[in-house]
Amino acid sequence: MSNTGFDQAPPKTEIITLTSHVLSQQQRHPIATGDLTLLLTAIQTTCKFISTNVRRAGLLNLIGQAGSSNIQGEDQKKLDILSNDIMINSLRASGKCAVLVSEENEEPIFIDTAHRGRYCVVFDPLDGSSNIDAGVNIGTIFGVYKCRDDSEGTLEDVLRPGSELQVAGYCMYGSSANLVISTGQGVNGYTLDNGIGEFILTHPNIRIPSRGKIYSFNEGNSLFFHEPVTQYLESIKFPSNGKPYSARYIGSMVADVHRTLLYGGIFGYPSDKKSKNGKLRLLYEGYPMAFLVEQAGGLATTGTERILDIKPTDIHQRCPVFLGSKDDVEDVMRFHQ
Ligand code: AHM
Ligand code: MG
Repeated sequence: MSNTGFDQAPPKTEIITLTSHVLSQQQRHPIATGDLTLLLTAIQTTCKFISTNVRRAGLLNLIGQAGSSNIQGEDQKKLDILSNDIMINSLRASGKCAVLVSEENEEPIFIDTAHRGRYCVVFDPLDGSSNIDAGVNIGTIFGVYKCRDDSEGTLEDVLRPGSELQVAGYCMYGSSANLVISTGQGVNGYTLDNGIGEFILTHPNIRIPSRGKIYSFNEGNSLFFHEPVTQYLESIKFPSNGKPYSARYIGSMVADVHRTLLYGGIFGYPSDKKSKNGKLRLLYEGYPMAFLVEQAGGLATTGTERILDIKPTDIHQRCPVFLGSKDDVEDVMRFHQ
């Protein structure tokens, strides 16, 4: 036994919570007002609420159709509606938001003057919710813009390229709740400690490997894939040298992207002969994930264009997505040339 009284290293007592981490980062910015910190507090509180409700869903019989459809005509589950309500209420109450765009609301939400702040949040409150019944990981995805100077919050404040995002992140509700976030200075991952109700920094400075061994596509759409995608997939499944890639596809973007961020490889939801722009939504799925992946040292492209450079024209528009390890994404881009 060592003279510290411990057989091994003493237990770590210095824990960093999301709130303390954001506060300490903020102190490095002399002009910071603290508004963003308050906004992030509202978002993390929402994620804790949703996490609790996702875990309770079976018990409370929340699973099932709510009897209404969202604007994409897909079935809305009760948990989507609940999560959306929690997110909107919490963001409005923070007093820091001007415009909200949610996957579940056809129109943008303009915050009333009494509660209005300078930030705009685009989000998918509960992505992958068709997986809830099967207990598969689902998540909340969000991006934060700041209102342009002299703007009180208009549609133009959210119809902006993803490169102008101030913050992007997601919370994955899996065996634990994992919040992964970037304020433009790298990517950090936090895990919810249910005992103390805090997100603890568990994955500081996430860097995506420059090449991976896993591809994540819905190959059920193969019949409709365009030639560059078909050829790219052939090249990684039947390589002329080296080992073929492994396939992993959950069909829940947050889970598929989370794995790609940590282990490397490529996630793709391309456009095909059936869906001209793919399936994923640009503002609240494509941009935040592209922002995170780039901040972790990876790439995100439509095949021919950097996702963060796209200028949006519609808040619910879709876009083809390939994202992940730099070398893997460059390979798929070569097939599109
Ligand atoms: P949703 O927003 O209706 O939940 O759909 C988005 C989800 C993503 O999480 C996932 O990447 C994709 O849809 C899976 O689509 P598919 O089932 O066509 O493979
Ligand atoms: Mg979604």
